[in-house]
Amino acid sequence: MNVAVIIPTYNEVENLAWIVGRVRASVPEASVLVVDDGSPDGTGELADELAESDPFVHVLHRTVKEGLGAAYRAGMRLALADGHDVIVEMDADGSHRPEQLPDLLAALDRADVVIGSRWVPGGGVVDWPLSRRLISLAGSAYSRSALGIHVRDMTGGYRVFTAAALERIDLDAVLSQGYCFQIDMLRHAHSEGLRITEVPITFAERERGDSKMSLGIVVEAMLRVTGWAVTSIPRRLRPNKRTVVPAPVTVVAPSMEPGDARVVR
Ligand SMILES: Nc1nc2c(ncn2[C@@H]2O[C@H](COP(=O)(O)OP(=O)(O)OP(=O)(O)O)[C@@H](O)[C@H]2O)c(=O)[nH]1
Ligand SMILES: [Mg+2]
Repeated sequence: MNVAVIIPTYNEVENLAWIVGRVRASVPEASVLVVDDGSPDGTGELADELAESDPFVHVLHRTVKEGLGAAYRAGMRLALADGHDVIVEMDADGSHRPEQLPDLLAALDRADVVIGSRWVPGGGVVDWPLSRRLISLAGSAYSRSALGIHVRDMTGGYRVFTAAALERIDLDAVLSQGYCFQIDMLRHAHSEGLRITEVPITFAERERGDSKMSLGIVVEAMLRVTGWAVTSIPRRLRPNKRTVVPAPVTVVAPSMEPGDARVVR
């Protein structure tokens, strides 16, 4: 498998070397594509240094911060053009443990799209207050019922796509900017009849750097999901025979703790 791990970054200078090193240690044959939106903290320059010292690391520099969605779309187009067979989405902040990537990749034997899921048996979140858990669960529940997609973790951003699956999705039609991008991608994958499965992950709260989450990002998701739900009512009245592969109940034990990571420098 020719795997590309896309890592969008905005002001992640404290996290980037740590996360890239862990990806390289966990799946040595995978390439890393950092998509940086001109971070003022020097993340882009650090990414260039990492790329200079490791031929498996690449950087896409974009000049304007346009949100997660635009960064992923640009990274996905590049990874597809470069001929990768498998494309991975991963945050730079350590929330998505690279040590669990082999489990996600293994699930490609039964699906076209694999979701690293916090909300299936065996999955979970470390160090999140109850309020944050409830917001995430409510967001997933709302979008799941509004869109009729039977996925437990609708908003998670640790995902694997086969290139063939990604090519079926019209990225120009995926307009969401914030984490709504994740719901938008699922909506398109589902309507294309792609096989979707969930693999349990342990999601760790960011330890360093600042979250880019904002009220605007939450409002975008609520408005877009509601709009999609309303416009899809006529179609949903005619049952869709396409099915989502049920979530497996395998419990994944992370093989390495974050502090054990090898750092590429
Ligand atoms: N290139 C690019 N990356 C972004 C942008 N916004 C966020 N990111 C990256 O997307 C990933 C997820 O962003 P986070 O700030 O962790 O957002 P989150 O995970 O939804 O929120 P937290 O739970 O608070 O961490 C991180 O790697 C960010 O650096 C952006 O506008 N451009
Ligand atoms: Mg995060």
